Amino acid sequence: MVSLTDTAPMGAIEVMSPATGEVIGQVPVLPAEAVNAAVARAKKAAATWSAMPMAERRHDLVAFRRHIAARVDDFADTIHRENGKPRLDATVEVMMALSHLHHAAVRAEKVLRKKRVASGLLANFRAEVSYCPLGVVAVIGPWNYPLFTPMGSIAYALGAGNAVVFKPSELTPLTAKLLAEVAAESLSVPDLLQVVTGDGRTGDALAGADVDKIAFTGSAATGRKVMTRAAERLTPVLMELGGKDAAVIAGDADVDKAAAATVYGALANTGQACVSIERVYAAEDIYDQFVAKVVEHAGRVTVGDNGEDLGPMTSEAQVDIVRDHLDDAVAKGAEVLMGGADEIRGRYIKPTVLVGVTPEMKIMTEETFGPVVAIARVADADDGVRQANRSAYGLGSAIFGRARVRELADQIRSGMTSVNSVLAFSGIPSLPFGGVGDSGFGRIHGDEGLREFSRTKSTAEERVPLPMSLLSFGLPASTVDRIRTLIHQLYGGGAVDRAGAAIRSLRR
Ligand code: TXE
Repeated sequence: MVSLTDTAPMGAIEVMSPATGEVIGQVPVLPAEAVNAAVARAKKAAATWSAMPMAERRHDLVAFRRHIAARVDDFADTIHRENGKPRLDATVEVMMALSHLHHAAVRAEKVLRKKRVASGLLANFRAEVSYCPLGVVAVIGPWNYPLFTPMGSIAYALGAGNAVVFKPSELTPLTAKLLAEVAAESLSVPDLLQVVTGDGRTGDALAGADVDKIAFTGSAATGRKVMTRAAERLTPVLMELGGKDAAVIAGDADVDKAAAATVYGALANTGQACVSIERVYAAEDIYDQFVAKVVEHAGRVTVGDNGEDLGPMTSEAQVDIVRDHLDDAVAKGAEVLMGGADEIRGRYIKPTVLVGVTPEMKIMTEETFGPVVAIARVADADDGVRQANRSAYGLGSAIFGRARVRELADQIRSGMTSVNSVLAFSGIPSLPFGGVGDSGFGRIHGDEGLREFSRTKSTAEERVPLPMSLLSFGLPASTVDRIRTLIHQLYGGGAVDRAGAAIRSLRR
């Protein structure tokens, strides 16, 4: 943690349990001076860390992973208390976060190794691509997955040889504090992972600080502010913004399975996931059956703070958004089959199933981030895909069906798609994660995640000096004719294509 002696904080944040309203902790709102001091320390840490052999870095990251695993109950308890999600979900969150830390640690050496590539026309050259650390990565995180989501950037940034300064959400800073504590115990380089607590002002200071990349997860509106701030220094940014994920149910889907999975995808984490299923397009043939099954499955989902399936909403503001979207939908003609705005009690929202939803409704266009299954009837799966693609967002998606399901999956405009399942892509660390459109850009997780936090460097080394080089002055005038001939031979007459085809056929 950043020491309070850096500069006086701009007040304190009282962290509240969403379930009970009780104050469970307090953290300072750190000002720009403290943020800049943390970044300066991170630069020193980055210099030491990046100079260490990859195997030593892996050793450190594995130690970090083990220390977090050893304190799984502390992490799960902290997440449960400050975010409100059930202990089971909080424990799963720890496991998923660790799967990324493990993946980044063990893949880094292979993925970031210097690679020799073809040198093309300059055959006497050795061409290489290196993946160098960037330096200091700023991670600005949200509250819905206080450990898993930031870890999706932190693990890959550290794995790629960078230091990290992490600004957690003001709603969930205690998990971040615990993470910083464990990092200090287990990583051999001091200040490699620092946490700066605070609100939007602290985030703004970090976005404007002398960092080498910003990985932001949050709303599209705040993402725009962060990009504007980053533009001042031309700091590269990675944006993981909201989503309005669609599930398409084809006429030949296993209806019961699709309904159960859709209900889970829409309601898990009380719907507060960037990859929650927020819109469902069910084909006419199975629509009635599907809706009945959704109601059946959703009816079994329990709500409460004592081991139930869904906990309270993490913030009051989010309850207001859900209520507003439900009111808007009902005013525009949607029918509530279960739950609904009238049944909201404080932070607790009952699983809500809506039908008769149309594209004009907020519930079908804006991120709702609540436990709502909104189902639209479509002609068939192709129609469903077309409607799914009519969104400014494009983070995740899901499709259920048999015959053409893979073909249809490829047609959905989103960064990730689960086929006959939901959310599965988040649990596979080797799959890159990120969106299109208003859902952002850049990729965390997987090999792409490691490269995202690296600077690609190309090196061309002359290995065999030639008597005559195109990269020099003083070539005879006849060179023009020779080049012209070469162009015709290589690129005009199909010689390159024939050679390529021959090589490909040999490789087959
Ligand atoms: O997010 P914000 P909020 C969506 C969801 C939700 C909405 C708002 O729809 O209703 O976002 O949630 C920091 N410069 N998601 O208000 O404002 C802030 O302190 C730099 C989607 O919580 O985007 C926090 O650490 N940073 C999402 C982080 O940005 C600033 C997850 C996110 O806050 C800042 C959560 C500024 N000017 C909500 N202002 C997802 N993609 O998973 C705030 N912050």
